[in-house]
Amino acid sequence: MQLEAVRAIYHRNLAELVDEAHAIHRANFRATEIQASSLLSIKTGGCPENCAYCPQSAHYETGVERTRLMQEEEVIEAAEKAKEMGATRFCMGAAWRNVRNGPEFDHVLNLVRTVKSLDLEVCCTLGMLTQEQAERLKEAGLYAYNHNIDSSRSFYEKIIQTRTYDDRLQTISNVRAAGLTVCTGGIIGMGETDEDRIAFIQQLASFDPQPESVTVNALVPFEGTPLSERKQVAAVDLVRVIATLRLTNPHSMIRLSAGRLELSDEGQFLCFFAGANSIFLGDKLLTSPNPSDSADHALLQRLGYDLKAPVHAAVTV
Ligand code: SAM
Ligand code: DTB
Ligand code: SF4
Repeated sequence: MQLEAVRAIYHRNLAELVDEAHAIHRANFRATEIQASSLLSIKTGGCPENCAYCPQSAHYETGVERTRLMQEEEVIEAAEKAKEMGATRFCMGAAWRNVRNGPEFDHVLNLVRTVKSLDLEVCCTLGMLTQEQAERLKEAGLYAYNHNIDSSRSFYEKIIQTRTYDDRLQTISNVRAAGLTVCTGGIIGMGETDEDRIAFIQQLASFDPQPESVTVNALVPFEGTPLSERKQVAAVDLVRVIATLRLTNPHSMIRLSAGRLELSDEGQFLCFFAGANSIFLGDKLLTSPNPSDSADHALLQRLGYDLKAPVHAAVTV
């Protein structure tokens, strides 16, 4: 899809845009259903990258404590809790620049095997990786890999200098080549312009095949990071991005990720109406707070949404 085509969609009257996005959403998904995932930071902080938004970067004093790679028992406990909350996918994140072969990666491969044995879709976000490493994750039972492009190519350079946009694209291509499903997206509210958002959406639309899952984060400004003073992104701006994505990536799941705590119920509802159909459940994302699972269950119930059941539960005997 050309930039011009995305631009034309993005700038439409918001009611018309959301109306059409909702129709496409209904045509391609069960629009009364929300899929839930759960996140666990298996290795927090001390990351050598300088992503300007990130509390886990070693370049900034944010008060986030560095941890070692988590032991299996703790991960099992979190995965079981995730399942109880109604999550169908469990995503393990590590504050690594890239995956290195060795005992730590072997441990992660074991974690993937274990979580898969609990009948959860397993996702990892571990930074850059090679195709061979992606293949080893796939063999261990990984379902999806998350690796964000974050923004437009030109805005990216303003927020991260320790790696390039092409590095990100390369990892995504390695993930795809290994036969894993791709989860990628970015952050809204970092000071990017409408043109940056349009170019970001165009990149997400241009992957062939398109990502199975697109993650949309509203920036959570962290004390100590260069983006600490950024204003909360307006819900209507988030809705515009989501509705445009629904039209450009009609079959991708759209995951409304960081920043939900700051959104009103109405703001979240509009995001769902515009095409978002996935959230993270649980009171913590990686390091930042998230609505409690009871608050989310109550909201979804009030709005009349069902949580998507695990795929195998749909099989009747
Ligand atoms: N280190 C790995 C990487 O960068 O791919 C995985 C973990 S990293 C924390 C995952 C994603 O979280 C980032 O790509 C970014 O889009 C998102 N993220 C990090 N800090 C955020 C913040 N303050 N607000 C919103 N999203 C954030
Ligand atoms: C994504 O796009 N959002 C999630 C997931 N991928 C790994 C992470 C959001 C992190 C928000 C900041 C934090 O909790 O540290
Ligand atoms: Fe490291 Fe990922 Fe945070 Fe960047 S976003 S500093 S790569 S943990």
